[in-house]
Amino acid sequence: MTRFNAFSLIKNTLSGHKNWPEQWPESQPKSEYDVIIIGAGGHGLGAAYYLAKEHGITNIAVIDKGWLGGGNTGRNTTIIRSNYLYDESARIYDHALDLWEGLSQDLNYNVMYSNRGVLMLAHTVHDVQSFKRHIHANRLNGVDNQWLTPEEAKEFCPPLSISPNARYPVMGAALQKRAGTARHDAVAWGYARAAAARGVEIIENCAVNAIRRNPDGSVAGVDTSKGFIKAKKIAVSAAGNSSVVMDTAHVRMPLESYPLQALISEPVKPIFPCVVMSNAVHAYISQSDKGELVIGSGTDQYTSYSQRGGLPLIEHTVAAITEIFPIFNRMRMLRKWGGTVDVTPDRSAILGKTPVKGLYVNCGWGTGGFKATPGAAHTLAWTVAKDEPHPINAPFNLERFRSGRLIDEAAAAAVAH
Ligand code: PYC
Repeated sequence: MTRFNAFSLIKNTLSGHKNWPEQWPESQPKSEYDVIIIGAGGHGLGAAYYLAKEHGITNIAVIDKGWLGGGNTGRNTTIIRSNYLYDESARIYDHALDLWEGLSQDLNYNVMYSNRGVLMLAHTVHDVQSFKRHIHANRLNGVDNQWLTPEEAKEFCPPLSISPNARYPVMGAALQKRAGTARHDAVAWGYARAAAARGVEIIENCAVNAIRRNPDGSVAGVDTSKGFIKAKKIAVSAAGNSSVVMDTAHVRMPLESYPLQALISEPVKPIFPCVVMSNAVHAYISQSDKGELVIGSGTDQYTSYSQRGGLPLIEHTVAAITEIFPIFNRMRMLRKWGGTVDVTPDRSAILGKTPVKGLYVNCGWGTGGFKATPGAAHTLAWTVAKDEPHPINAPFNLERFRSGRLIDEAAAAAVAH
């Protein structure tokens, strides 16, 4: 019997409604699974789906302390791109992009993937040189990326101001045409439905208190708010909380957690055709299919698990956006929120085995988590099923922080992370 049903989606969407029943039957876990995945976001649900679909493992529970897709999956700004500098990153993000392209068909659920293009603005000579370096590196890796003059950038994105009098004049832009956006909650729901259809159980409101280990050191199961659940293998995919969860298994992770904020405007008619990012002004923007401008900010300057952020950063972000898009000067902002991103010392993810037998981890995506979703999920499933790294996730091991083989993507995002 599958424990995920449409009611849980509806319940969580409408839980504030006054006519909604106070109590809804909660999914209860079985006493034992082959695989427990901690975290019912896009990565965890996706891993469950690929474990079932490609590796024939279906005795799986995906457990979450909240509701599915309620963490970073539902809090990000939906950017999808693969124009990262290093070979390892280009490979994993481009693997994700390949999967994004066919995801709606694969899941039979419209994730609203839209390859509208991501434009990265260069405002300084340093930006120009750095983006051109990215373009060359990307092309060598088979990743599309091209250089546009300011005029070409404006033609691609008409609201862009290329006035030479701007505080940060646009000196050109790097364009990845295959990049774009998708609808974040649909990604969680699509994976959840497709995984559940293959027998995966999704247990919401089930907080993990500790990962328990056997006397030989291997994983035994998880202590949860719904009792102890035995498992042969455990994968931690709990963005923003990974180090806390891993700590309960006595594995210290090289991670810090920061709030990352975003906001949306009132909805307007379609005006903004692509995604625009600017490292120099520290902001990025796109328009959702509902019409809101979706604006992303940098991480807060202090660590926190708060899932919301402070006002000054948002003011800085809005000032930055209106500087490159004066046309949006009089837009009203509707809502702001925060996610909590795990950040590693080299700003690249950790995806693979851990020193504990049967324990796997997928974390540290920083600002890259949403775009990586299908690629991370797909390779995590491989690693859990075979107890070995997939060639694409092999470099993203935990061991690199001992060996020094880092993947330094500190300059990868359009915002501080
Ligand atoms: O694609 O660089 C990015 C990004 C930053 C924040 C979210 N996505």
